[in-house]
Amino acid sequence: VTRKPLIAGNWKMNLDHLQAVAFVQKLHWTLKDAAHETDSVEVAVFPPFTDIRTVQTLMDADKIPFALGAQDVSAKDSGAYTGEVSGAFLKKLDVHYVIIGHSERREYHAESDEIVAGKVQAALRHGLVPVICVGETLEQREESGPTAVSVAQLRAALEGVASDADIVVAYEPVWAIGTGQVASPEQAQEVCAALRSVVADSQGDAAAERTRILYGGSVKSGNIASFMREPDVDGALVGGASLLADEFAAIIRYQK
Ligand code: G2H
Repeated sequence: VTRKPLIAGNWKMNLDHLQAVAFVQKLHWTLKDAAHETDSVEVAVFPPFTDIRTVQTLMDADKIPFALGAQDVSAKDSGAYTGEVSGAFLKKLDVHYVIIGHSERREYHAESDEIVAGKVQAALRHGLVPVICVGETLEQREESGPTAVSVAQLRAALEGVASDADIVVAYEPVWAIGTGQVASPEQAQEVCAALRSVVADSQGDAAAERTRILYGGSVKSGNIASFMREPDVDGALVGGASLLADEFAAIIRYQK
């Protein structure tokens, strides 16, 4: 199997649309100067909604080969849902990926497995690729082991998803997010392998073989290679370190 690695930068609520322009240009030139072969790794950026139009215009004009992602999507298509953003609108802005079920949304916005599943369906309806986030708290890991919570979350999210649907999964242990307390490559591999089995169960072996499973949680240029060496880790969802152009470029240029 050749799964193209995906390095995804989740900006969270950082960088306004003016800062986004400067950042994307700097990242592009940093990678270009080093003659990086963008063919070997897919790079995606996930700016706040207010930046997306600007970033799309810039990447289009300057032929910047990053994929564009959003950090959330409504489960609804249109209508009286104040503050929500439709997948249809995102698709029109050339958005390719959408993060769904990030632990910060599960925690601060009470997103249940049912809400996450509804958003996955909405993303797929509009031709977006959902980046489905799962992961356990430290308490849950101690109580039910390393894989149970993530496996249950992914099963719920994939309910009713067609076997040919294009999805990405991100394993983000809550205890490793923004804490500097990174999971070991072995811990990441163990859960990512279990998640690949969930995809196989719900969508079949071919889907499991082609689906990219990312690790997320305090990924940096100094630890990315150790994760990428694991057979079931196909990339990274990077938060804090994706906001520094030099550091994010170094992550993208990881060597196995
Ligand atoms: C996990 C990750 C990106 P960070 O949330 O989604 O953030 O790299 O800052 O731990």
